Amino acid sequence: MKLVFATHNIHKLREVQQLLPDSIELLSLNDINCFDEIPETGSTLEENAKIKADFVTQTYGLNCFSDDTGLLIDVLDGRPGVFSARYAGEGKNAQDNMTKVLNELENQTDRNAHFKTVIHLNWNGEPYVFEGIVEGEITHNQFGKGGFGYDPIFKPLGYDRTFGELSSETKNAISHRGRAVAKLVAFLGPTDHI
Ligand code: ITT
Repeated sequence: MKLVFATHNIHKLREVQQLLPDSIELLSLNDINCFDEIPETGSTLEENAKIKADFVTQTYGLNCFSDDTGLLIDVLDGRPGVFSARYAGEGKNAQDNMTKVLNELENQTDRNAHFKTVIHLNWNGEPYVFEGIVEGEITHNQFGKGGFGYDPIFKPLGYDRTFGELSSETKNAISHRGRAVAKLVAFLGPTDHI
């Protein structure tokens, strides 16, 4: 079965493809010739996930799902949150975003944070929402070059290494996105026959 994942983010696409059974072939926005930058005008992850999935379903008439993810830091009142992609500016630059967070947390002892992923699925005319969260803390420096985005400064609870240092298998097994995708897979059930 082919299923559209409404994203331009190649890192997300790779992670999610790894988590899905072989019977589901993901198509990205580029694969369906959608090169639009879908405006994420919502004020919550839920709203933005819905906007992205609805754009594809309404424009192309396809079943599809989207992922909106944020890093929520306790002492920053949940920032960058819904602004995670553009926290340090429109360039969506991961290094600039991490530098901004590390600067804002300088001298802070409470470094608790969590990642949250909201998946919005439009499936045969009905909307479904799946969530995943991973708790952890922001390190004092960057560690590792794996993953993407804020991974080098996020240490999941119970681990002594960041997502930037852990293998993609380990990240996928415990991450926000891994947990949300597991719920999506359970919902879709056996797909070999579709
Ligand atoms: P799409 O909207 O095209 O899917 P995006 O990169 O704009 O891609 P989001 O709006 O969900 O995605 O922005 C979330 C940002 O949060 C993203 O750009 C990364 O910087 C960061 N992020 C998302 N998932 C992450 C992860 O698993 N690890 C680290 N950082 C992540």
